Amino acid sequence: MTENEKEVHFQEKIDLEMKIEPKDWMPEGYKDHLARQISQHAHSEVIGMQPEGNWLLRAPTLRAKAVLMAKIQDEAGHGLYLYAAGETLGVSRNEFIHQLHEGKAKYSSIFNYPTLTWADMGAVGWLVDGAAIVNQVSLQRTSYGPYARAMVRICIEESFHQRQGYEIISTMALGSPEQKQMAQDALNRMWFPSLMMFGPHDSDSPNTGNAMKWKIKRDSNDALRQKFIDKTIQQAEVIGLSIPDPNLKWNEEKGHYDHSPIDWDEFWNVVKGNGPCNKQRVTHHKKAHDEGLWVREAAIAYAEKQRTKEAQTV
Ligand code: BYC
Repeated sequence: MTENEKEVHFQEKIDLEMKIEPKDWMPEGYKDHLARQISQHAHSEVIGMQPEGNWLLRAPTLRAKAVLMAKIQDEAGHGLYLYAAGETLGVSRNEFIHQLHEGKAKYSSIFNYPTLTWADMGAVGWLVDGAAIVNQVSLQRTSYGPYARAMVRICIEESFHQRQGYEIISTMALGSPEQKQMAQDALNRMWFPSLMMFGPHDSDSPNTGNAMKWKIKRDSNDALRQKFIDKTIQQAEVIGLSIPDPNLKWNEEKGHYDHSPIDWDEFWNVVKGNGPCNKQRVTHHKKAHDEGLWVREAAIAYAEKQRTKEAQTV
Protein backbone atom coordinates (compact mmCIF):
# COMPACT_ATOMS: atom_id res chain seq x y z
CA MET A 1 0.00 0.00 0.00
CA THR A 2 1.22 3.52 -0.73
CA GLU A 3 1.33 6.06 2.11
CA ASN A 4 -1.72 7.71 0.60
CA GLU A 5 -3.69 4.44 0.56
CA LYS A 6 -2.66 3.73 4.15
CA GLU A 7 -3.98 7.12 5.20
CA VAL A 8 -7.30 6.55 3.40
CA HIS A 9 -7.65 3.13 5.06
CA PHE A 10 -6.80 4.67 8.45
CA GLN A 11 -9.48 7.35 8.09
CA GLU A 12 -12.03 4.73 6.98
CA LYS A 13 -11.42 2.82 10.20
CA ILE A 14 -11.90 5.97 12.23
CA ASP A 15 -15.11 6.78 10.37
CA LEU A 16 -16.38 3.24 11.03
CA GLU A 17 -15.78 3.80 14.76
CA MET A 18 -13.03 1.15 14.88
CA LYS A 19 -10.35 1.66 17.51
CA ILE A 20 -6.78 2.32 16.44
CA GLU A 21 -4.36 0.04 18.32
CA PRO A 22 -0.61 0.53 18.94
CA LYS A 23 0.57 -1.85 16.19
CA ASP A 24 -1.79 -0.41 13.55
CA TRP A 25 -0.45 2.00 10.95
CA MET A 26 -1.20 5.61 11.86
CA PRO A 27 -0.16 8.97 10.39
CA GLU A 28 2.70 10.70 12.22
CA GLY A 29 0.38 13.66 12.89
CA TYR A 30 -2.10 11.42 14.70
CA LYS A 31 0.67 9.86 16.77
CA ASP A 32 2.18 13.24 17.72
CA HIS A 33 -1.23 14.71 18.51
CA LEU A 34 -2.03 11.82 20.86
CA ALA A 35 1.39 11.82 22.53
CA ARG A 36 0.94 15.55 23.24
CA GLN A 37 -2.57 15.23 24.63
CA ILE A 38 -2.07 11.97 26.58
CA SER A 39 1.17 13.20 28.17
CA GLN A 40 -0.43 16.54 29.04
CA HIS A 41 -3.26 14.61 30.62
CA ALA A 42 -0.86 12.33 32.57
CA HIS A 43 1.14 15.32 33.83
CA SER A 44 -2.12 16.97 34.97
CA GLU A 45 -3.04 13.96 37.07
CA VAL A 46 0.36 13.88 38.76
CA ILE A 47 0.86 17.64 39.23
CA GLY A 48 -2.75 17.76 40.47
CA MET A 49 -1.67 15.77 43.52
CA GLN A 50 0.24 18.80 44.85
CA PRO A 51 -2.60 21.24 45.67
CA GLU A 52 -4.44 18.47 47.52
CA GLY A 53 -1.31 17.09 49.17
CA ASN A 54 -1.05 20.54 50.74
CA TRP A 55 -4.00 19.67 53.01
CA LEU A 56 -3.30 16.04 53.86
CA LEU A 57 -1.60 16.81 57.17
CA ARG A 58 -4.26 19.36 58.08
CA ALA A 59 -7.41 17.36 57.31
CA PRO A 60 -9.96 18.06 60.06
CA THR A 61 -10.75 14.40 60.92
CA LEU A 62 -9.13 11.00 60.54
CA ARG A 63 -11.92 10.00 58.13
CA ALA A 64 -11.38 13.11 55.99
CA LYS A 65 -7.66 12.38 55.91
CA ALA A 66 -8.11 8.74 54.91
CA VAL A 67 -10.54 9.67 52.12
CA LEU A 68 -8.32 12.46 50.79
CA MET A 69 -5.29 10.16 50.91
CA ALA A 70 -7.15 7.51 48.88
CA LYS A 71 -8.20 10.13 46.33
CA ILE A 72 -4.68 11.49 45.91
CA GLN A 73 -3.31 7.97 45.47
CA ASP A 74 -5.92 7.41 42.75
CA GLU A 75 -4.52 10.44 40.89
CA ALA A 76 -1.06 8.83 40.88
CA GLY A 77 -2.68 5.71 39.45
CA HIS A 78 -4.37 7.76 36.72
CA GLY A 79 -1.01 9.24 35.81
CA LEU A 80 0.38 5.72 35.59
CA TYR A 81 -2.39 4.42 33.27
CA LEU A 82 -1.93 7.46 31.06
CA TYR A 83 1.87 7.32 30.85
CA ALA A 84 1.49 3.63 29.98
CA ALA A 85 -1.02 4.52 27.24
CA GLY A 86 1.35 7.24 25.98
CA GLU A 87 4.31 4.85 25.89
CA THR A 88 2.48 2.64 23.38
CA LEU A 89 3.12 5.49 20.92
CA GLY A 90 6.87 4.90 21.16
CA VAL A 91 7.73 7.75 23.55
CA SER A 92 9.25 6.71 26.87
CA ARG A 93 7.95 7.91 30.22
CA ASN A 94 11.36 9.48 30.87
CA GLU A 95 11.02 11.51 27.70
CA PHE A 96 7.52 12.69 28.68
CA ILE A 97 8.81 13.78 32.08
CA HIS A 98 11.81 15.48 30.51
CA GLN A 99 9.40 17.48 28.30
CA LEU A 100 7.45 18.53 31.40
CA HIS A 101 10.59 19.66 33.20
CA GLU A 102 11.80 21.56 30.12
CA GLY A 103 8.46 23.40 29.89
CA LYS A 104 7.69 21.81 26.48
CA ALA A 105 4.75 19.79 27.76
CA LYS A 106 1.81 21.42 29.46
CA TYR A 107 -0.46 20.32 32.30
CA SER A 108 -3.87 21.62 33.26
CA SER A 109 -3.93 25.33 34.12
CA ILE A 110 -6.15 24.70 37.16
CA PHE A 111 -3.28 23.24 39.18
CA ASN A 112 -1.40 26.52 39.11
CA TYR A 113 -3.82 28.05 41.61
CA PRO A 114 -3.19 27.71 45.36
CA THR A 115 -5.41 25.76 47.76
CA LEU A 116 -5.81 28.21 50.64
CA THR A 117 -8.34 26.57 52.96
CA TRP A 118 -9.89 23.17 53.71
CA ALA A 119 -12.93 24.32 51.72
CA ASP A 120 -10.69 24.26 48.65
CA MET A 121 -10.49 20.46 49.02
CA GLY A 122 -14.25 20.49 48.56
CA ALA A 123 -14.08 22.86 45.60
CA VAL A 124 -11.31 20.86 43.89
CA GLY A 125 -13.22 17.58 44.16
CA TRP A 126 -16.55 19.12 43.25
CA LEU A 127 -15.49 21.47 40.46
CA VAL A 128 -12.11 20.23 39.18
CA ASP A 129 -12.95 16.54 39.24
CA GLY A 130 -16.47 17.45 38.09
CA ALA A 131 -15.04 19.24 35.06
CA ALA A 132 -12.60 16.40 34.47
CA ILE A 133 -15.48 13.88 34.42
CA VAL A 134 -17.37 15.84 31.77
CA ASN A 135 -14.22 15.95 29.63
CA GLN A 136 -13.22 12.35 30.27
CA VAL A 137 -16.62 10.74 29.76
CA SER A 138 -16.39 12.18 26.27
CA LEU A 139 -12.82 10.87 25.90
CA GLN A 140 -13.93 7.31 26.72
CA ARG A 141 -14.98 7.19 23.07
CA THR A 142 -11.67 8.51 21.77
CA SER A 143 -10.36 6.63 18.73
CA TYR A 144 -7.08 5.37 20.23
CA GLY A 145 -7.70 2.08 22.09
CA PRO A 146 -5.22 2.43 24.98
CA TYR A 147 -6.37 6.00 25.73
CA ALA A 148 -10.07 5.04 25.59
CA ARG A 149 -9.54 2.07 27.94
CA ALA A 150 -7.57 4.19 30.42
CA MET A 151 -10.43 6.70 30.40
CA VAL A 152 -13.01 4.05 31.33
CA ARG A 153 -11.10 3.11 34.49
CA ILE A 154 -10.34 6.72 35.33
CA CYS A 155 -13.96 7.86 35.00
CA ILE A 156 -15.17 5.27 37.51
CA GLU A 157 -12.71 6.62 40.07
CA GLU A 158 -13.43 10.26 39.21
CA SER A 159 -17.06 9.81 40.26
CA PHE A 160 -15.87 8.96 43.76
CA HIS A 161 -13.57 12.00 43.69
CA GLN A 162 -16.35 14.33 42.68
CA ARG A 163 -18.57 12.97 45.45
CA GLN A 164 -15.91 13.33 48.12
CA GLY A 165 -15.45 16.97 47.09
CA TYR A 166 -19.18 17.65 47.06
CA GLU A 167 -19.48 16.08 50.49
CA ILE A 168 -16.82 18.43 51.90
CA ILE A 169 -18.24 21.55 50.26
CA SER A 170 -21.83 20.74 51.26
CA THR A 171 -20.86 19.99 54.87
CA MET A 172 -19.23 23.42 55.02
CA ALA A 173 -21.96 25.22 53.10
CA LEU A 174 -24.57 23.84 55.50
CA GLY A 175 -22.41 24.44 58.59
CA SER A 176 -21.71 27.60 60.61
CA PRO A 177 -21.81 31.05 58.93
CA GLU A 178 -17.97 31.07 58.93
CA GLN A 179 -17.84 27.65 57.29
CA LYS A 180 -20.41 28.70 54.70
CA GLN A 181 -18.32 31.78 53.97
CA MET A 182 -15.22 29.60 53.44
CA ALA A 183 -17.16 27.38 51.03
CA GLN A 184 -18.43 30.41 49.11
CA ASP A 185 -14.93 31.90 48.98
CA ALA A 186 -13.52 28.64 47.56
CA LEU A 187 -16.25 28.60 44.90
CA ASN A 188 -15.58 32.25 44.08
CA ARG A 189 -11.87 31.57 43.46
CA MET A 190 -12.23 28.23 41.65
CA TRP A 191 -15.23 28.83 39.38
CA PHE A 192 -13.64 30.58 36.42
CA PRO A 193 -10.35 28.61 36.59
CA SER A 194 -12.50 25.43 36.42
CA LEU A 195 -14.21 26.70 33.27
CA MET A 196 -10.75 27.34 31.78
CA MET A 197 -9.87 23.64 32.19
CA PHE A 198 -11.85 22.95 29.01
CA GLY A 199 -9.33 24.91 26.96
CA PRO A 200 -9.63 28.05 24.83
CA HIS A 201 -12.76 29.14 23.00
CA ASP A 202 -13.39 26.88 19.97
CA SER A 203 -12.39 29.65 17.58
CA ASP A 204 -8.94 29.84 19.30
CA SER A 205 -8.37 26.10 19.59
CA PRO A 206 -5.83 25.09 16.91
CA ASN A 207 -5.91 21.39 17.80
CA THR A 208 -9.67 20.84 17.64
CA GLY A 209 -9.86 20.46 13.83
CA ASN A 210 -7.61 17.41 13.61
CA ALA A 211 -8.83 16.11 16.97
CA MET A 212 -12.41 15.95 15.65
CA LYS A 213 -11.41 14.56 12.23
CA TRP A 214 -9.47 11.76 13.94
CA LYS A 215 -12.13 11.39 16.66
CA ILE A 216 -9.55 11.92 19.38
CA LYS A 217 -11.94 14.53 20.78
CA ARG A 218 -15.68 13.90 20.41
CA ASP A 219 -16.91 17.28 21.61
CA SER A 220 -15.46 20.76 21.31
CA ASN A 221 -14.03 22.73 24.24
CA ASP A 222 -17.02 25.08 24.37
CA ALA A 223 -19.60 22.28 24.14
CA LEU A 224 -18.08 20.46 27.13
CA ARG A 225 -17.67 23.69 29.11
CA GLN A 226 -21.37 24.47 28.58
CA LYS A 227 -22.36 20.97 29.72
CA PHE A 228 -20.35 21.45 32.92
CA ILE A 229 -21.89 24.88 33.62
CA ASP A 230 -25.43 23.62 33.09
CA LYS A 231 -25.09 20.71 35.50
CA THR A 232 -23.03 22.45 38.19
CA ILE A 233 -25.35 25.42 38.72
CA GLN A 234 -28.05 23.14 40.12
CA GLN A 235 -25.55 21.49 42.47
CA ALA A 236 -24.60 24.92 43.87
CA GLU A 237 -28.26 25.81 44.36
CA VAL A 238 -28.94 22.64 46.37
CA ILE A 239 -26.33 23.62 48.97
CA GLY A 240 -27.17 27.33 49.00
CA LEU A 241 -23.99 28.66 47.34
CA SER A 242 -23.96 31.31 44.61
CA ILE A 243 -22.00 30.91 41.40
CA PRO A 244 -19.84 34.07 41.16
CA ASP A 245 -21.23 35.22 37.83
CA PRO A 246 -23.93 37.93 37.79
CA ASN A 247 -24.72 37.16 34.15
CA LEU A 248 -25.72 33.55 34.59
CA LYS A 249 -29.16 33.24 33.10
CA TRP A 250 -31.16 30.34 31.71
CA ASN A 251 -31.60 30.80 27.96
CA GLU A 252 -34.87 29.12 27.01
CA GLU A 253 -34.14 29.25 23.30
CA LYS A 254 -30.70 27.63 23.54
CA GLY A 255 -31.64 25.30 26.38
CA HIS A 256 -28.44 26.34 28.19
CA TYR A 257 -27.23 28.93 30.69
CA ASP A 258 -25.70 32.13 29.36
CA HIS A 259 -22.62 33.26 31.26
CA SER A 260 -20.09 36.09 31.46
CA PRO A 261 -17.12 36.07 29.11
CA ILE A 262 -14.06 34.20 30.37
CA ASP A 263 -10.86 36.13 31.02
CA TRP A 264 -8.70 34.54 28.33
CA ASP A 265 -5.74 36.79 29.17
CA GLU A 266 -5.64 35.17 32.59
CA PHE A 267 -5.90 31.72 30.99
CA TRP A 268 -2.98 32.25 28.56
CA ASN A 269 -0.91 33.89 31.27
CA VAL A 270 -1.27 30.77 33.42
CA VAL A 271 -0.71 28.40 30.48
CA LYS A 272 2.47 30.26 29.58
CA GLY A 273 3.91 29.66 33.05
CA ASN A 274 3.00 32.84 34.89
CA GLY A 275 0.19 31.64 37.15
CA PRO A 276 0.43 31.94 40.94
CA CYS A 277 1.98 28.46 41.43
CA ASN A 278 3.55 27.38 38.10
CA LYS A 279 7.14 27.62 39.27
CA GLN A 280 6.40 25.99 42.61
CA ARG A 281 4.62 23.04 40.95
CA VAL A 282 7.38 22.24 38.46
CA THR A 283 10.18 22.78 40.99
CA HIS A 284 8.45 20.41 43.40
CA HIS A 285 7.96 17.81 40.66
CA LYS A 286 11.65 17.97 39.71
CA LYS A 287 12.72 17.61 43.33
CA ALA A 288 10.44 14.59 43.91
CA HIS A 289 11.65 13.06 40.64
CA ASP A 290 15.32 13.46 41.60
CA GLU A 291 14.76 12.20 45.12
CA GLY A 292 12.88 9.17 43.79
CA LEU A 293 15.75 8.07 41.55
CA TRP A 294 16.97 5.47 44.05
CA VAL A 295 13.50 3.90 44.17
CA ARG A 296 13.38 3.56 40.37
CA GLU A 297 16.92 2.14 40.32
CA ALA A 298 16.10 -0.32 43.09
CA ALA A 299 12.95 -1.48 41.27
CA ILE A 300 14.92 -2.05 38.05
CA ALA A 301 17.70 -3.89 39.92
CA TYR A 302 15.11 -6.11 41.63
CA ALA A 303 13.38 -6.89 38.31
CA GLU A 304 16.72 -7.77 36.73
CA LYS A 305 17.59 -10.05 39.66
CA GLN A 306 14.24 -11.84 39.31
CA ARG A 307 14.80 -12.26 35.56
CA THR A 308 18.27 -13.76 36.12
CA LYS A 309 16.88 -16.14 38.75
CA GLU A 310 14.08 -17.26 36.44
CA ALA A 311 16.53 -17.80 33.56
CA GLN A 312 18.72 -19.98 35.82
CA THR A 313 15.81 -22.20 36.91
CA VAL A 314 14.65 -22.94 33.33
N1 BYC B 1 -4.41 24.05 30.69
O1 BYC B 1 -6.11 23.58 20.72
P1 BYC B 1 -6.49 23.39 22.14
C1 BYC B 1 -7.68 15.80 37.10
C2 BYC B 1 -3.40 24.20 25.69
S1 BYC B 1 -6.44 15.91 35.94
C3 BYC B 1 -3.21 24.07 30.08
O2 BYC B 1 -7.93 23.53 22.49
P2 BYC B 1 -6.64 20.55 22.74
C4 BYC B 1 -7.33 15.93 38.53
C5 BYC B 1 -3.38 22.99 24.75
O3 BYC B 1 -2.61 21.92 25.31
C6 BYC B 1 -7.27 15.76 34.36
N2 BYC B 1 -3.09 24.09 28.72
O4 BYC B 1 -5.91 21.97 22.66
C7 BYC B 1 -6.09 15.59 38.97
C8 BYC B 1 -2.77 23.61 23.51
O5 BYC B 1 -1.35 23.75 23.66
P3 BYC B 1 -0.32 22.72 22.93
C9 BYC B 1 -7.10 16.97 33.53
C10 BYC B 1 -4.22 24.05 28.01
O6 BYC B 1 -5.62 19.56 23.16
C11 BYC B 1 -5.76 15.78 40.32
C12 BYC B 1 -3.33 25.01 23.52
O7 BYC B 1 -3.70 25.30 24.85
N3 BYC B 1 -7.71 16.75 32.24
O8 BYC B 1 -8.79 15.63 36.74
O9 BYC B 1 -7.44 20.26 21.52
C13 BYC B 1 -6.68 16.31 41.20
C14 BYC B 1 -4.52 25.18 22.60
O10 BYC B 1 -5.64 24.39 23.06
C15 BYC B 1 -5.48 24.00 28.59
C16 BYC B 1 -7.01 16.71 31.06
O11 BYC B 1 -5.81 16.84 31.05
C17 BYC B 1 -5.56 24.00 29.99
N4 BYC B 1 -6.73 23.98 30.65
O12 BYC B 1 -7.72 20.72 23.93
C18 BYC B 1 -7.95 16.62 40.73
C19 BYC B 1 -7.83 16.50 29.81
N5 BYC B 1 -6.41 23.98 27.61
O13 BYC B 1 -0.52 21.35 23.63
C20 BYC B 1 -8.29 16.42 39.41
C21 BYC B 1 -7.07 16.00 28.59
C22 BYC B 1 -5.75 24.02 26.46
O14 BYC B 1 -0.71 22.64 21.49
N6 BYC B 1 -6.87 17.03 27.59
N7 BYC B 1 -4.43 24.08 26.69
O15 BYC B 1 1.03 23.29 23.21
C23 BYC B 1 -7.84 17.48 26.77
O16 BYC B 1 -8.98 17.05 26.80
C24 BYC B 1 -7.46 18.55 25.78
O17 BYC B 1 -6.06 18.50 25.60
C25 BYC B 1 -7.90 19.98 26.23
C26 BYC B 1 -7.33 21.01 25.23
C27 BYC B 1 -9.41 20.07 26.24
C28 BYC B 1 -7.34 20.33 27.62
